[in-house]
Amino acid sequence: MRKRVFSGVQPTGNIHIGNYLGALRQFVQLQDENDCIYCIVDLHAITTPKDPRELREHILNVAALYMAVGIDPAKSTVFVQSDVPGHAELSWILMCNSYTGELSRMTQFKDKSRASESAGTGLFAYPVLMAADILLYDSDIVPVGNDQKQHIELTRDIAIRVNNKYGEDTFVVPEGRFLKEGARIMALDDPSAKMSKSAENELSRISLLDDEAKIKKAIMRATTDSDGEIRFDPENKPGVSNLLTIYGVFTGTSVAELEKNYAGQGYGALKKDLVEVTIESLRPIREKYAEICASGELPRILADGAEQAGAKAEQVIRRVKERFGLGSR
Ligand code: ATP
Ligand code: LTN
Repeated sequence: MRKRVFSGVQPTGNIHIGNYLGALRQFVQLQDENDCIYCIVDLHAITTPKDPRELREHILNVAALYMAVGIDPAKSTVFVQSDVPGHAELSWILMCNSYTGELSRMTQFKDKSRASESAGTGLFAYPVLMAADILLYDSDIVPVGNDQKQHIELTRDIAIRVNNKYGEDTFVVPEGRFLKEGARIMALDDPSAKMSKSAENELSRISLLDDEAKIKKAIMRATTDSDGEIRFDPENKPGVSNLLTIYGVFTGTSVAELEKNYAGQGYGALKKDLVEVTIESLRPIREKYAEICASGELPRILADGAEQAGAKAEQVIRRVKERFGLGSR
């Protein structure tokens, strides 16, 4: 049976291999058998200050990269969050059904706010907007990286809470979908942190559009350890294990096999090969990206996507308003 799939990426910078291996790879796999909606979540991006011109550039960049990795607008709906007003509208309704206590426990908020008094209210309410994104489309499945587990749990809690109060069929209770391998790619310079678009050090990540020199530099300088053995052991050898994971997912090889192939060899050999594997894996994405940008099709694809998404969202908004007794009609 076809299911409704929803996910989003923030236009906060260039998409990196963590986003790709953990999330976007799934977006593509799911689109043949399901009814998929992929969003560029610009309202999430402004939870921390953004330069307007850069934000607009990043929105178009994420849209083009969605297509470049293989999302097909003929199969999936691709649109920008703020083009559909229902996200902000439902978010308010859900905020009135969530607790400051549960939001205070969100680790992403704790990390990003660093307990500062001047952390934005939007940053605090961020997971409720994410819940609205998902519930607005009666989504069954949400493909994301591991870092979003807590947010998906909160979405489910809010949906169940509202259903208990306003009727069981108010919201579909969604499920997260996490990949076995690649769901958490670590930063190359610090394997105790996840790879992130917004980390300061450019060498912490490999973006899908990085040139060969940058890819080489980031991988060759990646933090490893001093025992010299190529072994998959995320707890004690997080740097090497991260390189093995990236290698394994790009080539479809198990880490056990990689360990065998590299037995007795040094980190330099592994890194050198991984540079090649990464360059070759990203080459088709870069080529497709250039084609899409040159085609001039993006504005039309996003306008069509917003129209399709908006029509679906409106049905759910109408249902929710009716259940809550909101509005004059
Ligand atoms: P930011 O640095 O701006 O917080 P981000 O790099 O975390 O951004 P998002 O746009 O928030 O990226 O996430 C897009 C998708 O990529 C989400 O499904 C998220 O779970 C996934 N993702 C993000 N970072 C990683 C990672 N290091 N490994 C695997 N998946 C990831
Ligand atoms: N919070 C997510 C991005 C995001 C999202 C969503 C993912 C916003 N809304 C809805 C899945 C479904 C993040 O930080 N990666």
